[in-house]
Amino acid sequence: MPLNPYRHNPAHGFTLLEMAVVLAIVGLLLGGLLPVMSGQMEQQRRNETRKYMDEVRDALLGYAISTSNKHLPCPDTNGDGTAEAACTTVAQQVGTLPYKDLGVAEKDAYGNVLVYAVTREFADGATRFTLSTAGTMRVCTTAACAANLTSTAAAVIVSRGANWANTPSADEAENTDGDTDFVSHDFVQNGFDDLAVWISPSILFNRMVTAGQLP
Ligand SMILES: [Ca+2]
Ligand SMILES: [Ca+2]
Ligand SMILES: [Ca+2]
Repeated sequence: MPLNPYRHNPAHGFTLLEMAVVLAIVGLLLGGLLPVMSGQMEQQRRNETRKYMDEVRDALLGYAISTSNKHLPCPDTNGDGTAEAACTTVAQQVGTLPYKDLGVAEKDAYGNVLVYAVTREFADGATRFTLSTAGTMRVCTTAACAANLTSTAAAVIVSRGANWANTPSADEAENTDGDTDFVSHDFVQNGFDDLAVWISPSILFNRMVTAGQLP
């Protein structure tokens, strides 16, 4: 009598049919688990980046209240991790984070140096700011900036998120086009994933006065 390949014979391990069923089940389980796992990893990287940006914000405030600075750093515009001496023009006011001067990690959880922009009066040692100085950086809710979260930020930091290597959405393009407008809004799946944090003049004034560096 010929062997039936679909009949389970303990002496011969699993039949082809059993193997096929097991593989199909494993495939279904993996197919269901992978999106969940990648979603969790993405959430973890966003949380790590948020934490890093909070540290950067604290480091910027600490830099400003130190007696040797008394102002925020200018951005790094030549990619060496240190602030340039002057930030007179907009091109000098919008660059990347001078992470070496701040003593913070170089990159966010996505492997990128943060975008960093600062209002000249708060960063240029030659133009000492007062308690009435207003910032010029805007953080808007859309690229068109019909509404904004602030129009007077002293400084803005932006993480480009997980999709930094892709063609940016219009809102994300606004965060890397080198001008003084930035966009921040909720996460959009397969769309906007940038994170923005800013320092308002009020927060900076508060820290400077507390530290005895102003008025
Ligand atoms: Ca530099
Ligand atoms: Ca992004
Ligand atoms: Ca912009």
